[in-house]
Amino acid sequence: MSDSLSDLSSKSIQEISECSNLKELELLRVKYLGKKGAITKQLKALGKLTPSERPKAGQKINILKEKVQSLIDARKIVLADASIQEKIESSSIDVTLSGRKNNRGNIHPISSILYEIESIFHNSGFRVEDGPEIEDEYHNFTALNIPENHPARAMHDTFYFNANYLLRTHTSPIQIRSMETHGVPIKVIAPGKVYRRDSDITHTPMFHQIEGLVIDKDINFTHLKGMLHQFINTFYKRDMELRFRPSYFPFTEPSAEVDILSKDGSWLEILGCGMVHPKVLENLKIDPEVYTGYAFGMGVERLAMLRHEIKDIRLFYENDLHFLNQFK
Ligand code: 2NL
Repeated sequence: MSDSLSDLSSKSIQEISECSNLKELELLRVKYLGKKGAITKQLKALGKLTPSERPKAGQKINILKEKVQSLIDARKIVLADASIQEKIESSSIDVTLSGRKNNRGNIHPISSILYEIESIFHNSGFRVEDGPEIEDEYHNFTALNIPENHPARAMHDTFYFNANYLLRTHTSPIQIRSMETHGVPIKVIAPGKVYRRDSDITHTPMFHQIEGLVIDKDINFTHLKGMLHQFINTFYKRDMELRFRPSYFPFTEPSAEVDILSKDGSWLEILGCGMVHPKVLENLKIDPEVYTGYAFGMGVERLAMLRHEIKDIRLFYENDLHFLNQFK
């Protein structure tokens, strides 16, 4: 009995001092001091001794029990400290690591050209206006001298909500509303989304337009030509050759389409324009004998396609990052 107790003592002391983590230490506590532990068993075995042997043996076992308990408590403090230290070391932040990339978005190529054109006109004294995308027949068609039977008014071009309301097919109604509100003289540009029932490699059902309108006393075609030439030179950052081709729009008379001479020697159409039709002025209670004006309109996607040499307009609206990231 005494022999096995000293074995137990040296074995437990060694095991506790060599124990390397808290889990193992708890197993040792159970092994020696638990309900079925080796030291607990020794205490239980006291009953088998004679009453005279009992007190001395009991005292020895209790001394060992307390010793083991205090060794475990001391070891626990050491191991807990080490485990905290280990946690700190393994989770600490390495401030020398390079930062994570944050993938910032960029301006969509259509927005970018839109902003650029707005800024050019704004710098020439034009007010930038917007208006509703859901319009009525009067502001989208009637006020603009587009007759009832004009093809632009036919169902296949226009998205109708009902007999009166539709998605605007151009940004001209913005300028009609601007004249209703502010009267004349006026110098505005009207950028925005427009909608037409059309879809192929050069048409999407929604696209962007910028129109401009200048009305004052003594405005004539030379003002239009000069303004457009200045705009196009600024947009292309070089002195451009322009060609005005006679054309037809219900809301202008005379009307023209403007081509630019591209570097490869071909003429490219970039916008439409003309002198505001007297009927349009009369519709707005403006006397065409006193006031005259010019107007123009261009498709933003078309300008973007020409600038970036993009053949299919639908690429702008597929949200393919491989495509969009080219315009960073
Ligand atoms: C084009 C041609 C054009 C206009 C738009 C306009 C607006 C008012 C009165 C008269 Cl309020 N005209 N706008 C005039 C001529 C041409 O656009 O090819 N657009 C993409």
